[in-house]
Amino acid sequence: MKSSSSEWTVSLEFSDNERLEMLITPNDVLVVIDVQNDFCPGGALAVADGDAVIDPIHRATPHFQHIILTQDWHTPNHNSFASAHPGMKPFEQIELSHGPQTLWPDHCIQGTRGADFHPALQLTRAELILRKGFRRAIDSYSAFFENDRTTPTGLAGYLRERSLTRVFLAGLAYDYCVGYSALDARRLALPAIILRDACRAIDLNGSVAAIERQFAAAGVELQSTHELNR
Ligand code: VGL
Ligand code: ZN
Repeated sequence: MKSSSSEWTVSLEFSDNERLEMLITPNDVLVVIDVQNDFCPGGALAVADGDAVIDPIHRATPHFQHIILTQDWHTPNHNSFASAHPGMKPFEQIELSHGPQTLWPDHCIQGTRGADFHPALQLTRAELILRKGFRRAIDSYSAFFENDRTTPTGLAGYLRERSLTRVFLAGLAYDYCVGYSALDARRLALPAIILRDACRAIDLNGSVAAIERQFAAAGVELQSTHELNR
């Protein structure tokens, strides 16, 4: 497996003898990030090909005993919306007291269809649905901490109490909520493996390259759902 070095590259091409067969244990959890209508084609903050994550997620889920879903769940007039900042446009950046905030189109507003999970996503086996971003003043990309990087969502405590000690991630968007969740898992000293083919990216101003540099430094691993084996 690739380790951290300046040579680190992101590759899903494995020759047969390199093929890494991941054995999933009862202490592993699959966290499916934000597979919601607004992030899928036709949605308010559509990620290109966003709904294409669903088949790979369904290929992965049978391997896991434990599945958690996250749901981006914003108030109307949320501070992360460009519409809440007169004169600002979506995808521009502002400075908030806790740091920079990219401004988004209104999306995933509590109780709206855009905030619903994509209808094709099979939810039945999910043990927890964790909502995030529900405080008007602060966004939450990560499933673990809000964007001040200190306010907890409760997920770390949940995983600890349930002895879920290794985190696999999939969903939307690779370079935002999936990526920040993986980095926070590492901050909590949990192994974090992103199922890359089960994610799609927003890719705004080099955000994919930037987050992948952070993955390399933090030890976030990338795998394919095709590498999962019982
Ligand atoms: C997300 C931007 C804003 C995500 C959520 O799920 O990646 N990105 N809200
Ligand atoms: Zn959001």
